[in-house]
Amino acid sequence: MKAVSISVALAATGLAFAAPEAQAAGSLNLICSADVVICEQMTADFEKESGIKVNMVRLSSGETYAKVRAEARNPKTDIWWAGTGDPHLQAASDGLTLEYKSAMLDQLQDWAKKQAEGSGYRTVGVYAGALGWGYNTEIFQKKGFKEPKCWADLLDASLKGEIQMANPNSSGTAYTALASLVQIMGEDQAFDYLKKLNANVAQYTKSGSAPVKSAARGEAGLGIVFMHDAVAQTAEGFPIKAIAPCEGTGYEIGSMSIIRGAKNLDNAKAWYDWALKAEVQSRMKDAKSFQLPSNKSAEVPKEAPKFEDIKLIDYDFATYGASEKRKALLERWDREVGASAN
Ligand code: S7P
Repeated sequence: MKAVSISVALAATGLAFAAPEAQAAGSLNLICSADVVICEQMTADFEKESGIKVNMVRLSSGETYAKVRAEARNPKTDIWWAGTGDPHLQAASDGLTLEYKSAMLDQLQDWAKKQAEGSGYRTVGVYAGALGWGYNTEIFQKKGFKEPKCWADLLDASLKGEIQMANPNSSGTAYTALASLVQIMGEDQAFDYLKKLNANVAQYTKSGSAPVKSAARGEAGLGIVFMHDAVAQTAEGFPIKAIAPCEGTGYEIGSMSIIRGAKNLDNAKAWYDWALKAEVQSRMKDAKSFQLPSNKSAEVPKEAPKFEDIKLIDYDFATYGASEKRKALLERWDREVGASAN
């Protein structure tokens, strides 16, 4: 393992009430795979600035991939913003997304441009975030649990029923966890680890950030999530501490893709260029979205977990974003872990 530092329904009904300029500008069908608060903020800001009516649906990353694939012959979506990079890469390699070279590419961090280049410009990086977990310090203290600093610590028998993570079929976050563990431990050892971890997992949620929201409310002790999603709960005032695993961890390049066959292509490009702007990405923190922005001039939120302080693996996006690999790992997870889930 090499440690690296990354220097990573609806539209027509609204039209009768929309402003005249919004009617002239048309509409945009957007799937948003980040937290619903940032999805709503982005949608409202874009509508205000462009006059374009946005029909936004929030879906997890894996769910979005499945929907885009199912609708390939008659796409109902124009653009997919956010969510982990692997399913975006899988959609790109399946030819489900459209090549687009935005004039904004030059303003982006190298890791975001690499995501575009590696996909033949069928997706692009919009933010980066490291995987870890958040635990409820009050629950841990009350129950006398020791701070879980390492992946190995999550197997402690005392944590039975205390852990939540998402299902990697629906959730990009959980797929990032699965692929990261495979890269850290090797595939067989990672599945051995996940089977043991299953004994401590109370629930596999649909959405990636739900586990740490449950921990914040005291419904779970710990949620395996992106660290920025744990920090968002801390910022909301909940007793959540974010942890970067001692053995090392993976990360996401949150991505954006235009859907091939988009019916509102010009508006999809307008969103794409707009979402890559520094000032737009700088506003993400207002929704407690604390990822690292991809525009080099965007403000990095002070709350954002610092990549230089985290033992990051050299996550192999080409391999783990490839269709066959993702399909194979998910099938194995279903057979060996999901089938015996509590
Ligand atoms: O909440 C922000 C964030 O963690 O959500 C995305 C994540 O994939 C959530 O969707 P899933 O349900 O698919 O896991 C991340 O890209 C983003 O950083």
